[in-house]
Amino acid sequence: MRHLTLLTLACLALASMASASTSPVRWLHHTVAPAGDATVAIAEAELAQGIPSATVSLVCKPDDANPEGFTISSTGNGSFTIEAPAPAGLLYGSYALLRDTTPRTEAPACSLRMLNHWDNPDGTVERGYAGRSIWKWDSPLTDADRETVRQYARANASVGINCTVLNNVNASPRMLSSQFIKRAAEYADLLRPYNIRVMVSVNFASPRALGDLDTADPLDPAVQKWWNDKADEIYSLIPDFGGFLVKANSEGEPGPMDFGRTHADGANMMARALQPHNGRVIWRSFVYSPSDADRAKQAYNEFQPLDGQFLPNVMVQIKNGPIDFQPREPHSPLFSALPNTEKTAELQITQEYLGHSNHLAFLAPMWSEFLEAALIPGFSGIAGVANIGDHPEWTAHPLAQANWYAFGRLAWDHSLTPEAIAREFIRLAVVKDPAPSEVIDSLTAMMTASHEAVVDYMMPLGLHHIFAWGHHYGPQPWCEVPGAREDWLPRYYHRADSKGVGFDRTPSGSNATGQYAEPYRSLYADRHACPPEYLLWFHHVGWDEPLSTGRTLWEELCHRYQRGVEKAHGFEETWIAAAPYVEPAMHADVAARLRTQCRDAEWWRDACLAYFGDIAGKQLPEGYPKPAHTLDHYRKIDLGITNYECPSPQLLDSIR
Ligand code: BDP
Repeated sequence: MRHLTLLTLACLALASMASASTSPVRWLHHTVAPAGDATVAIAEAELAQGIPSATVSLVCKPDDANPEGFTISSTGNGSFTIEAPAPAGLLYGSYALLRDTTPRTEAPACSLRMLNHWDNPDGTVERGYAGRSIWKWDSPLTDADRETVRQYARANASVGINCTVLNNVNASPRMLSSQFIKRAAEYADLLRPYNIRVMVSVNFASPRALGDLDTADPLDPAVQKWWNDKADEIYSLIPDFGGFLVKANSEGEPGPMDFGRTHADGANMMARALQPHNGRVIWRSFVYSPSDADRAKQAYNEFQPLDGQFLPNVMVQIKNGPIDFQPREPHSPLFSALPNTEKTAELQITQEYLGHSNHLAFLAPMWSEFLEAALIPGFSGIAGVANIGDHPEWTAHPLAQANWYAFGRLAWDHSLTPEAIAREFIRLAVVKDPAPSEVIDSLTAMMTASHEAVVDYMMPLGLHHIFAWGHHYGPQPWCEVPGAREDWLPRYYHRADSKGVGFDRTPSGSNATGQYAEPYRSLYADRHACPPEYLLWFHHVGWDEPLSTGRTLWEELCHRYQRGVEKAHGFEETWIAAAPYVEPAMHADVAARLRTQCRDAEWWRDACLAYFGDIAGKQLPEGYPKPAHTLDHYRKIDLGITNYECPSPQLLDSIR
């Protein structure tokens, strides 16, 4: 037994080195400056700050157990021992003890728990709604930059995230320039003590785009040598570099198919370059095939035939749903179609399709539902597209930090309930101590109901992809863009006509249900057994058809849009009632965002019901509020924002 350290932690004096520009994330109130750079020093410093009156022994006992796991035991008189096979386990055990002193043994559910940043070298963040990127590429790092990265690392380590991909999957070839590799090495040095490995997204055509070769054909020996050399260069600076994330042959990005090769040819070529260094390739399955197959079938069609062809250090990264991070999607059938391939699941923490950083949408309920369904076939990594920027609140909406938090907690332990995670977050990050339990209960209920509320007022009953073009904020079920791919347009997805609405994906339609393993295949294909939340995802249903709820489809649609609006108003009331227990600045910030959310919810309801009612030739049932404006008014709304922006309350006021 190697006894790393035994400290009376109260004696450890720590200086706070936080720079003015960096706020600690909300669930970690203090700023830690470890004496040394090592993982154990961080664990000690966190414990000293977090529970100064306790004695905690950190015991490192190398064995074959998971190096990230730990055991917490109580040794009486408020003293504890954390035992782990490696420093990483001691670090995770220390954060776990700070959250909850119950004696227990834990180990992560999967080995790779990573954030994917969609950050560009110019500082913009694709689908990021919290300011600019925290990563800098073209200017020397300042102390403040480094401190931001340390605080980011702490936040991640405290919830078990152990890997980060620094840049956008729509990757600039510059990422593999020597200048950028040196900067990635600086970041890796800052993150390593927190047990976080660095990866980068790479552009498949880098050998050509950086001007070194005139091809990027993965079977060309010169191209293979280029990648081998590049890997050697990277590993000489970052010995524990994680590897490459690749978006290939999707949305205009280059890939092996440009050279008549397969995804497996491309991924394996990179895998061979990384393998001697223990690196891996994460190859995304988010593709658009050139065929006109149902959009929901394309990833499966392209990847299922390649099962078993990928090298062991390739992981295929699959989005949770078959289309694209919609407010509510059934799980992707690809998870069970690749039994001989390593897989990672990709979730989106940033709220591209969920009201950006204006709306409260706590995503743990959606993720844990997905984890339950997709776990059956299993995967060994989990990725979350980050919602982090240089905004003082990190995620702009203070409660959106809960999604970062929940992502880490669920990646570590898939069985945690959304309710438990919400409660933990509220206690750690939202209310002042002591808050009455009724307040914690009502805020927890608000959080756990929030995602489904957004689904109700945006896209109930399995409707999907009826957003505004480009920026994806606000409703545009009527959207037409001359020359655009059919499967980028809302009408392709909702298929509303005078008779009914919804996409027939049963055997009588596109037969996307046929890609599912049982029991989902039969469940989804059966119009009467299909869960109502996916009804219009899988079925084209007549407006007057009765549903199990006792309402017709049209009535149910109206009911759910209205229910979503009412839920949003309820959140506002809950939040206002919690005012005495929340720090005033945070309270005001969230209150203003909830106001915007309520008004957006009404906009979604009114615009969508006006549009679908017009197609169906239906009036709103008795007792429903009439839309504030005509359908024509909603059709003319144009926010004029980019894919990197969240609309301001002022801009939104101007369209009400
Ligand atoms: C879509 C986003 C786009 C991403 C793409 C992807 O709109 O910005 O580049 O996914 O995941 O949801 O590659």
